[in-house]
Amino acid sequence: MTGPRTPRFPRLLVTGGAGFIGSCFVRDRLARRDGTHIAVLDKLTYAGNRANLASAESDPEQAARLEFVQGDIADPTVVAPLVAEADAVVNFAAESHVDRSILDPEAFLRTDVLGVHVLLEACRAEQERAAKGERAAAPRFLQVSTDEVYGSVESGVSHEDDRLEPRSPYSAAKAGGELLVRSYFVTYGLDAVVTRGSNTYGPYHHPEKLIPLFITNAIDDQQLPLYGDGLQRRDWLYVGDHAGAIGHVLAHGRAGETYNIPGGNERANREVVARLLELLGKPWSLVRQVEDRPGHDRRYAMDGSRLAALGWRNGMPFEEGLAATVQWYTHNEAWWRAIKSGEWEDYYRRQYAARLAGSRDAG
Ligand code: NAD
Ligand code: TDX
Repeated sequence: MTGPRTPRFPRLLVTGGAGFIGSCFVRDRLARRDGTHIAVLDKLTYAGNRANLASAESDPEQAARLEFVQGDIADPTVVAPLVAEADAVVNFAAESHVDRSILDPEAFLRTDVLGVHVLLEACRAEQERAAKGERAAAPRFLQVSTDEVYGSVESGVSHEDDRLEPRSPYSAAKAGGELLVRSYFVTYGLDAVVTRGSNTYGPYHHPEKLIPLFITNAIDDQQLPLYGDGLQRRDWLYVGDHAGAIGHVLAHGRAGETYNIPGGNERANREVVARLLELLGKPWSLVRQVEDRPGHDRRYAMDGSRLAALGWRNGMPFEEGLAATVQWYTHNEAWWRAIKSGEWEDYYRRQYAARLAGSRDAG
């Protein structure tokens, strides 16, 4: 007899599980202590970090249910045996930073499109095995996508059936990946769902992104490079809520469906930066207005009624989440200082040196 807390998918393959959102998903899942086994497949690119899983790996009960494999989702020989052992695959693996996609788009196509294809082919093979009675059921596939596939939304909110109009190499690659997922549902009947999350923030966020970059630079009294007029708008979603919503869609989402995951906290970048500085007790004079990101999307905003109808509610108020995030970075300097070295220095120079040299007072 199965109890009420028996998970629907007792064996999960989580790709990209050493990154920001993926590691939160893994930590939260294992901490439920419901017997779920998780295999993490992660290439450990500059963005992947074993330290993000340290809390689970140092807990014997959780560590016994966690397997870590370093490898590429675009490598079928690595992917196939892992998918063969999984009841569901949750794909977080991606090149995820818009600015890097502008500097060097190719890696984005390899991981965010071809990598998804390799995962889907492995699921299709397992579906065929299930049809032959060689395994109990085909694996479910969840693709973690993004609000950026809608492109810039000047007014109103994006609904799941709206046109996709990606405008950066990153968002175009993410759109390609999720459209492939959709095609495998339509063509092969694969049990697949897609989520489109909005701008996520919280602990373990790589310092290349706005909120952690500005917190960590401000702690060191370094300049904060604000792109353009800083009036671009984003809808902020706490990482624990994003990971929770993905788990909810995995368990309850309808096959072939796409679900927006909004944060419900739309803010101009300037407002977010001002609040961060207030929380840190640092002056606005650190902020420099720099040359804008090419093709910079002005605003993202999504309708969340489909996810709400599925029974999901976010739990973290923005003010509280931001304060907790600032506190985490002030208490975990070793984590981000290790990342802000080596490859980081080249990237930072390439992305910001000329911008900061030509910067002006941010008003
Ligand atoms: P991240 O950059 O922090 O983590 C990505 C992880 O994927 C890293 O651990 C990296 O090592 C791994 N990876 C990259 N290429 C790989 C490959 N070829 N094979 C295996 N592993 C590989 O990203 P994140 O912010 O945690 O985002 C996770 C997912 O959520 C991505 O798909 C992203 O597009 C999506 N998303 C992110 C946000 C956000 O605001 N961060 C919002 C919406 C959607
Ligand atoms: O130095 C900066 N200065 C600045 O003004 C950086 C890094 C960002 N910005 C601006 C650009 C955006 O308007 O801040 C805003 C947020 O930028 P990012 O943190 O780079 O996020 P964004 O480009 O909005 O994309 C994020 O949300 C959607 C994630 O990185 C994506 O992976 C996700 O799909």
